[in-house]
Amino acid sequence: MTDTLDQLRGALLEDVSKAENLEALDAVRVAALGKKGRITAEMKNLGGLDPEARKQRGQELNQLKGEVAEAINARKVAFEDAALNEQLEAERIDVSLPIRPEEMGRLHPISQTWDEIVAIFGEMGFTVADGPEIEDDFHNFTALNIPAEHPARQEHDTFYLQGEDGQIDYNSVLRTHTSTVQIRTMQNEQPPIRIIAPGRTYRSDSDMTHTPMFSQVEALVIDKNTHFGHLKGCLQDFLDAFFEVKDLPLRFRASYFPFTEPSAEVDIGCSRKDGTLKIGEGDDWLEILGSGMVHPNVIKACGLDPEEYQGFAFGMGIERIAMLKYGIPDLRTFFDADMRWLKHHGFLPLEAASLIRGLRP
Ligand code: 2NL
Repeated sequence: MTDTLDQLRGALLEDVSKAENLEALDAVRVAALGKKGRITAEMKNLGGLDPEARKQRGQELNQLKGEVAEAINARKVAFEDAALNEQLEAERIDVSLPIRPEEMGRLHPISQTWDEIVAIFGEMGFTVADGPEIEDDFHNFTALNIPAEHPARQEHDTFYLQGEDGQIDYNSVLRTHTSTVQIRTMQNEQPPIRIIAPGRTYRSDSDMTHTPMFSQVEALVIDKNTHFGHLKGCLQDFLDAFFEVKDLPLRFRASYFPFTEPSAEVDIGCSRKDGTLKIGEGDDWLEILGSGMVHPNVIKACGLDPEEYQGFAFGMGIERIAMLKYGIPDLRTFFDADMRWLKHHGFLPLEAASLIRGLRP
């Protein structure tokens, strides 16, 4: 290689090693390899040489260009590594430190209420059952004594899924209640049965007091001699514990559900003064749940003998009882995922729901 190119190489490599940062390095790159750079200028001069000399010098220039580009790149990588290390060092965190108070999360009131329900019924000898949220017609309707064409089907505002052919699949529904879980339990287990089925349910209904997804808990007791007195006692114990009121006044009003006979809606005693609701005092009533003795057709549909077994069931909305217990005025705020709301209405995770403290009157 000629002396002039050796000098150029020496000068350029020195410039590269002296560049202090990425900007300076880029200036070196432009000065060497840019449109008006020194190597580029040498390339332009090749045209004036005779063919043999041009070939020789062209190869030398290409080699020089490669060396300088490589040196620039190596230095660039070194700068980037150093910058990353500096950033990592600056952002170093000690994950073993205790959490700061402002980092403490909250349990959603639905989770808290759900846990309280499970704790109370657990103490009363119930176990928790669950099942699929996508159901077939039998478990959501037919087994519950709601045959095709029954008017109750329309009232359920059911979400149907789409079949593979793109048509509505009427045998594939988002469950409209958690009764489906109780049907499955009766099909798969022998009495005595004592379960609750808390879970998400779905109805195509949306206004001030309805959301397309809501949480429900249903309870089911099946045994040989279960009667309406057991239903009343069970509800009294649960509602007393849940609302933390001893001997909460209850009122059973005759009602109708296809899956129970007789059926009753249950009200709790309350007062409404100056727009504030107080539960367990006063002479007003508030509807809280639906209940009844399981219809013999339902017991039969699950493969049990209604001559041998009978029982009771009830169901209630978890959002609704959470609103009443915790004074949350608007149903739709449950689903807003608003951190300020959660900070106000949420629960500290360390205060887990239990009967040890707070739930029993
Ligand atoms: C309501 C009323 C109710 C039931 C749910 C039920 C389940 C089976 C058999 C019989 Cl497997 N009944 N569940 C019974 C009465 C009422 O819910 O207003 N829920 C929010």
